[in-house]
Amino acid sequence: MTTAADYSEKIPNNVELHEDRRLQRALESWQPNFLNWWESMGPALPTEDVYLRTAVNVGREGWAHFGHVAMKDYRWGIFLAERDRDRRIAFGEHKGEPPWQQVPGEYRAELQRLIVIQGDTEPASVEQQRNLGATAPSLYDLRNLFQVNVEEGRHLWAMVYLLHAYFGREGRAEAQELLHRHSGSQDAPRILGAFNEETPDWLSFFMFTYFTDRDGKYQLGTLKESAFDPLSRTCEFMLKEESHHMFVGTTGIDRVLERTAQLMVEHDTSEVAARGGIPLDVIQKYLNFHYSVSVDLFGGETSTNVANYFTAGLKGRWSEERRRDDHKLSDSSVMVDALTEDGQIGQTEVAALVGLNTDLRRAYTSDCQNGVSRWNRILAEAGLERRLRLPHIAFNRKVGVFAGIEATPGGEPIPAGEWQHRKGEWLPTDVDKTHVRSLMQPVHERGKIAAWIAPPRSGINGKPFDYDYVHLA
Ligand code: BYC
Repeated sequence: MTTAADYSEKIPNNVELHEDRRLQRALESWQPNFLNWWESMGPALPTEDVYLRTAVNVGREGWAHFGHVAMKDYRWGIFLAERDRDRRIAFGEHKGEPPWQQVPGEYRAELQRLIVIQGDTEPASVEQQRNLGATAPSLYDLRNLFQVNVEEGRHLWAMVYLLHAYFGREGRAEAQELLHRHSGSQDAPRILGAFNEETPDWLSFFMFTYFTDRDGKYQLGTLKESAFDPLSRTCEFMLKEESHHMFVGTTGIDRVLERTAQLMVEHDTSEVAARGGIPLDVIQKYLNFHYSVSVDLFGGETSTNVANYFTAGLKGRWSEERRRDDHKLSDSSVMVDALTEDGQIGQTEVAALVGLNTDLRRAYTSDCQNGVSRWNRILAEAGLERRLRLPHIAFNRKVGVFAGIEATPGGEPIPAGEWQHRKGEWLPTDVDKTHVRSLMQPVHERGKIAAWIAPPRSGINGKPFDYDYVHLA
């Protein structure tokens, strides 16, 4: 298997696509549908070209190329990480066996389902972010938005390749459906809740890339363990691109906070809205919203689906190989978050296998906590007392055991009436959203930046902040 992509082909790839003419033709006939989708559902702001990273290789060094390209001519390619011929399945009932190069008949439906769910999120996020270009705070940010968008497009290609190559007619039909469902659509919505929410402003975008893309990191991390080798290798490479998306979120929120803190100190007030900044209360509410909808993406606290996926070898755990247990979990148990009989929030002991969604969600939460600690350092360094915090796991849940109750961000169960009355204290209200949107005036001039956000510490790929990252049409 070579690792360099062949760019003379219509679909750049490192999977020797030309050796399988049928597959190549099938993907080449999906390609115009993808491009139509990109034109009608992708970034709405007209551009001439954008300084973008394009994946060209999967090796350790120099996997990407940077340059100005017209977005519609972006080379969306198919890349699998290099095959490790010594690899063995690391968990479940097939532990120790060689990974599968084809889909075993008995796991076909489940694998297809996992790939479809993963694939569905990628174009969904592009749709959610479609209109953000019109209000970008700087050309640097605009470029980052487009970078995220084209790579989510490539991640869609990654899943479509698997569907076409390994799942026959049904796979091809599912690939078509991935372009048919749309974020927020009444008739054909995206599969998972968070991907039908709006991303109407840049604070939401940064929160989304911090919290929701981070679910992507953890889910891809579990699929990278899959016994189905092509899926594992695909996800391994996707994770490489994913880290930039989270960087955009982390540093985006850093910069919003820096600016807010600066205004608070300068004017000795927390009422920074009147000074053109985003108040900390509002930032906390956005954080509460995006964290809680992203936590829903981990599914129920207990799930027989996830137990079956693990035992079959389809989906492993985060850092599976570093865990010191039998990697089968048939005799172990774990405490998971639960509702007690009297309706209180507590924990209950369950078989470790059915608690695996909770296991993954906990790794995610502690990662999210790192972000919050980082942001709190920005507040502390500015000499401010206020701190941000992650809401409780039972707060604002629509999936899992807490879906049926209401709870405060502190984790106190409250009656539905009180929730209705008080939720505006914890989640963005229409007034908050309108204010945030009112700040979103585009700054499309080189080297300039909107007043509600601090400039980044450095530019992209060694370029300065005032580089001409985007040429608008
Ligand atoms: N919304 O047994 P349960 C990313 C359904 S993000 C709606 O607990 P399970 C990205 C569930 O399907 C990563 N429905 O679920 C980020 C099940 O339905 P059935 C995406 C939901 O299967 C940013 C039922 O409720 N990748 O890459 O253990 C930008 C019972 O649930 C939701 C993946 O998710 C929900 N939130 O876990 C771009 C990986 N949650 O069976 C990209 C693949 C659950 O009753 N997916 N349901 O019909 C999976 O591993 C699992 O399917 C889930 C759910 C973790 C999603």
